[in-house]
Amino acid sequence: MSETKERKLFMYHRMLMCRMFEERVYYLFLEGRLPGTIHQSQGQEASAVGVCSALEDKDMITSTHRPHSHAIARGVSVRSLMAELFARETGCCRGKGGSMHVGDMEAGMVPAIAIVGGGIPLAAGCALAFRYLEQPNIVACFFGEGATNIGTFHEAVNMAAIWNLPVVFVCENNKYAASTAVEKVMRVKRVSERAMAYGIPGETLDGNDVEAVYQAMRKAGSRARAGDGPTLLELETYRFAGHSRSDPGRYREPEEVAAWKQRDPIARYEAKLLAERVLEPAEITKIKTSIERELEAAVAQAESDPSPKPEDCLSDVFAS
Ligand SMILES: Cc1ncc(C[n+]2csc(CCOP(=O)(O)OP(=O)(O)O)c2C)c(N)n1
Repeated sequence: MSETKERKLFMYHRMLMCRMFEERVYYLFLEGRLPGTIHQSQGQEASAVGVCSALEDKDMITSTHRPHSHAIARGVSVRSLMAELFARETGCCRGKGGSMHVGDMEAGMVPAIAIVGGGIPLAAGCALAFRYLEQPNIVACFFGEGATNIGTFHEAVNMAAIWNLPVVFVCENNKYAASTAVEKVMRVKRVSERAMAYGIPGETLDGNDVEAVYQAMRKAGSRARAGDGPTLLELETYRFAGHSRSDPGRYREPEEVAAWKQRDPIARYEAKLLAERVLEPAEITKIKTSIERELEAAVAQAESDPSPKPEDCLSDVFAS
């Protein structure tokens, strides 16, 4: 199989895993089998997978309160993710983080931060560490458009810019910060215009086109790796679900949601791969069945895994 074909099938598989993971988790919550709350990412798979597929081993990502697809795209094991959502000792954060803090340093994901904008300075710091340790790696920093109105965004992007740090700032512009429409809180038309203020390149692209995202990330990643500094990528996308588990999303017109569903990143990519004969119709069912099995196994394992022990409460934490 050619490298390109292999990568395309990989990206298709990863996007499907992201979507089916979220759908499975949604029902687990409805059934009352999972604690806490969740922020889901159905509809945003192309940005997570396009960006992470362009990374190298030992590169890092930082994430947000909506981290499941970022984690899957970066290769955090689905079992350890599911176990984390079930608050089990076998979870990627040993059951102490939950949905909004998933991550795995070995896999290349700094545990996510639920404070909006909190991951952005962390990404700059991580990129500075790569520079200091003379490691040839980069950081992909995910955040929503709402986070670009937070001070940490401006401080971290400026610092990364003046020091030419190896980081790519990835804004997933899904048009709403919780229930607030972006045009109500931002005077500029595009988030990418904000790059100009810091003297770095900024680009807006179709965040539901996984190939376009992949190519843009390769380019921005090469620039960062070469020591030429950060780029701000604005990926236009849409979340199909509400902001969080308890949000029915009534602030959005049904026509708007329907129009974006027509631009479903997975359906679009599937149609493209079928047309290119990279994917055969019979393979789709096979791939979906194998993902379903993997998810079922992850749920069964997580349900029977042990909870963290009370005596381990203070391990793996900085303040005790
Ligand atoms: C500093 C801070 N303020 C408010 C919140 C509550 N909150 C959680 S998510 C969210 C909206 C974030 O919007 P955006 O950055 O666009 O990301 P999206 O939810 O669209 O992925 C808000 C206000 C928070 N977690 N942290």
